[in-house]
Amino acid sequence: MLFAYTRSIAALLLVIMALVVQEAKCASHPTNLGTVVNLRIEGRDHTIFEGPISTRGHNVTTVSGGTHHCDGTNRDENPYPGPTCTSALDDAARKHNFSWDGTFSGEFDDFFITTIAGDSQTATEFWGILLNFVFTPVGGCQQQVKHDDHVLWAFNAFNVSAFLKLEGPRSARLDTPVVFTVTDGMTGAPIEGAGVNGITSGEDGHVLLSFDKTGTVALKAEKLGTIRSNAVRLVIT
Ligand SMILES: *[C@@H]1O[C@H](CO)[C@@H](O)[C@H](O)[C@H]1NC(C)=O
Ligand SMILES: *[C@@H]1O[C@H](CO)[C@@H](O)[C@H](O)[C@H]1NC(C)=O
Ligand SMILES: CC(=O)N[C@H]1CO[C@H](CO)[C@@H](O)[C@@H]1O
Repeated sequence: MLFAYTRSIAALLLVIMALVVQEAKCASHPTNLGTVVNLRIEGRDHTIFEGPISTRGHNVTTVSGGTHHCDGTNRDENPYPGPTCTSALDDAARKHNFSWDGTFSGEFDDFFITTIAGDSQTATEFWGILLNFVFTPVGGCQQQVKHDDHVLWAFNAFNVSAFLKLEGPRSARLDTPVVFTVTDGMTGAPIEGAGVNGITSGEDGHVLLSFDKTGTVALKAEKLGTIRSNAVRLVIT
C-alpha cells in the first residue's frame, strides 16, 4: 500500500519534472533572427571571401539542387531553425555577388557544394567545411552556427596537411620588426616554411616582419599543400 502510494507520488513528480523541462525548453526556444559569423572561403588559388557576414536559416536555391530548407533542422539535426554554415555561404554570395552551386541529397537532406565562385570540385578535390578549425560532423545546412563563429569553406580540404592560422599584432611602427606566428589551426602546432609577406616562418612558426611604408596591410600565411590562413590587418604608423 505504502509502496504503491510512494510509486504514484514518484510518477506524479516525474510528470511535473517533465512539464518543467518542457517549459524551460519553450522559454529558451532560440529565435532565427540571424547572427554574425566570421566567414572565410579559401578557393583554389585565392581567397574568395573573408569577413563578417550576417546570416539566418532560410531556404536556399541552387541551379543543380533546387530549393530546400537550410536552417539546421535538415535531417532533424536541430529542433529549431537557425543560421547554418551554408546559409552563411549563401548570404555572402548574394551580398557580395559571387555564385555557388551544389547538388541536393534527399538522403542527407543537405546540399553537396560543387562550385564556389567558379572553383569547381574535381574527381579528387572537394569543398570542405570547418567550424572553428574543426571539420563539421554534418552537412552545411545541418550545422548551425553561433555569433562570432569562424566558418571556413576550403577547396581541396581533404587533401591538405594543415589549415593555417596567422596571429600577430594589429599595429606596428615604421621600420620596427614585429613577430607573427603561423600555426596549424586544428592543433596549434607551429608551422615551418609558410610565407608571410615574402618571409618564411621558422621552426617555431615565427615570422619577423618590418615595414618601410606607413599604411594598412592585410597579411596571410601560405604554404604549398595547406589551406592559406586568415588575414591579419596591420596598421603601420
Ligand atoms: C522552403 O522550401 C521548401 C521546399 O524544400 C518549401 O516547401 C517551403 O515552402 C519553402 N519555404 C519558404 C518560406 O519559401
Ligand atoms: C554580379 O556578377 C555578375 C556576373 O559575374 C555580373 O554580370 C553582374 O553585373 C554583377 N552585379 C553586380 C551588382 O555587381
Ligand atoms: C596530404 C594528402 O592527403 N595528400 C594526398 C593528396 O592526393 C594525392 C593524390 O591524389 C596523394 O598522393 C597525396 O598523398
